[in-house]
Parts: sequence; structure tokens; C-alpha cells
Amino acid sequence: MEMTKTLGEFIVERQAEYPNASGALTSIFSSIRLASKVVHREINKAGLGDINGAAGEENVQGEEQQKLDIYANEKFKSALAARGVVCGIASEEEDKYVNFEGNSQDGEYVVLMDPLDGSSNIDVNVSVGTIFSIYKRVSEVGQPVTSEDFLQPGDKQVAAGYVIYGSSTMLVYTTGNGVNGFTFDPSLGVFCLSHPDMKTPEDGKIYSVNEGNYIHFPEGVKKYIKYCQQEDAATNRPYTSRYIGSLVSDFHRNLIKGGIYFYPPSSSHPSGKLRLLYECNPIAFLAEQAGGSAIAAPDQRIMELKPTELHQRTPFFVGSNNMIAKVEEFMREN
Ligand code: P6P
Repeated sequence: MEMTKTLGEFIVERQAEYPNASGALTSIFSSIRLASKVVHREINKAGLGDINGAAGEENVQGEEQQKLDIYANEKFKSALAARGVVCGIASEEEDKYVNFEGNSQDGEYVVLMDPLDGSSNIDVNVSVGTIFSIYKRVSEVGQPVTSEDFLQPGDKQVAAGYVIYGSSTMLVYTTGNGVNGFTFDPSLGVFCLSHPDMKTPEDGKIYSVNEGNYIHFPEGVKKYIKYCQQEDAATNRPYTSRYIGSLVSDFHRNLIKGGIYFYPPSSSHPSGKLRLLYECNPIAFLAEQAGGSAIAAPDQRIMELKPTELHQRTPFFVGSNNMIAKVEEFMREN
């Protein structure tokens, strides 16, 4: 049986897609791949207790015990700082953006990430993910990064992706030329191409939303949810409700099967809950590259939003085109 292509081989082969990045993106993906393997290993031991202790406890070696999301943040941050092509990062786990000293100041890229999204699910053994977004810096090479490097609209992303630590660990990414998925083979220690050229169905039967917030949703969103629940064979309704509480997991399933994930504005979260820069923009890039859509409101593409704050939140609707169009219709009418 022919060996499938590894992530490393695939990236080098496709390097021509991003000629102006020379080997930089290859190097960045190598860092992400390495950190993903380390986090995969720790997550798969998490159930053994001493790994996912809260920050501040001491483990058996007397080291400061770290929560897994802080652990993941440190692993991705150090892997990205090590190669001199990334000049700084922003992370859900860091209040401010982080400038990388030394020769990294000559780096031309910044990376924004949620190192372990959905980490509260770790303790109950539900799959979680890492989300990353890569931009070319806009500040002067050789100087410290500035906030402008991070506050770029999603349309300026040069690459984005996620790692899902589920029944298997997968890395799914795009550089703007389609979406490809790689499954980690722990026996070989490599990510192998398992989902080439991923495309999401135009339509779907799955809707993913926390219906516990229903009473706080805008009228149009409430009406869309009721639409999903109505009986209508011609339009495959009622749809199926699937909500894991882990964005990467819900999005990954819907990407493959078709569906819509939404975290609307509500009275408790007027701007929604999800973070624009390192959750919604990268997921939106992947969705659009796979033939789907991602909006914050009717006729408002996520990737056109001009960020003003590093950790700003946004309402988020992402998934199959026809389902996004339908929820837009309900929101326009109400
Ligand atoms: P709620 C996890 O905390 C997260 O950021 C996403 O991964 C997930 O989809 C969402 O929040 C869950 O939020 O309010 O429904 O528990």
C-alpha cells in the first residue's frame, strides 16, 4: 500500500503556492506541527490526573503544575519563537501581544492563536482544539512588533488552520489555495494527508448552537432555530441538533458533513462570545476556502471586519452556504 504524503512533504511540494513566503511558512508549519505533537501527547495523558491540574499546584518533580491550556500556550509560543521567522504572537492566554526578541525581530510573520480552545472539556474527555492564524507583519522588519501587525482584517491572512485532538488528532489548514486535512499517526509520529482538498456541502442537516441561551437571542435567530425544528421533508427538516461545546469539534464535523455553527449576540454576550482574531477569522478562512461562508451579521463577512482590540468578540455564523443564507434571511426580516 502506497504511503500517504506527510504534512512536511505536502507543504514543501505546495511551497510554490506562496512564492513570496520563501521557506518561512514551511518553517512556521514545522513549528506548529512540532507543538501539536507535544500537546497531543499531554492531552492523551490528561486523564491520568497529574497532567491537568490547575495552575499553581506542584507535580511529582516539584515543577509548577500548569493547566493544559497554559501548557499548550507555552509549547506553541516557544516552538514559534525558535525559528526566527515569526516576530511575535497573540494568544487567548496572553493579555497583550508578545514580541519575540533577538533575531526573531527580522521575522516577517505574526501568528495569532487559541492554543487550546474548549479546554474546559478536557476534564470530561471531550475533544478540544488549537486554532491558528498567520499574517505578514505590516511594521518595519527588524523592529519590535506593533498592534497593527495583529489588528488586520481576516482577508489579509496568509494561512490559517486548526488541530483537533479528538478520537484521532488532525491538522487542517489553508494557505488560500483550498483546505487539506492531515491525520496524526502516533506509531510513526507524522501527520499524513487523509483529507485532500476538503469541500463543505452547499447544504446540511446539522445546526450547532447553545440553545440554553435561546431566550436571550435576537428574534431572527429564534425564528431560524424554530425553522430548523419544523417538519418539512422537501427541505430535510427537522434538522439534527449537534453541539459539543468545542468550536473546533463542531466546525470540523459540519465542514465534513455540512451544517451551521452559530454563536449569536445575546443579552449576556451582546457581541457574541467568540474571539474575532484567533477563533473566528481562521475558521472563516477555512470555511470560505472549503466553499462555505462565515458572517457576523447579514451581509457582513467575518473576514472584512476591521479589528480594533486584540481580544474583541464577534457574533459568529459559519458553515454551508445555503444554511448561512437562510439564517441571514431570518435576521434581515426581524
Ligand atoms: P458555551 C469554548 O469555550 C468556546 O470558546 C468554543 O469552543 C465553544 O463553541 C463555545 O465557547 C462554547 O460556549 O457558552 O456554549 O459553553
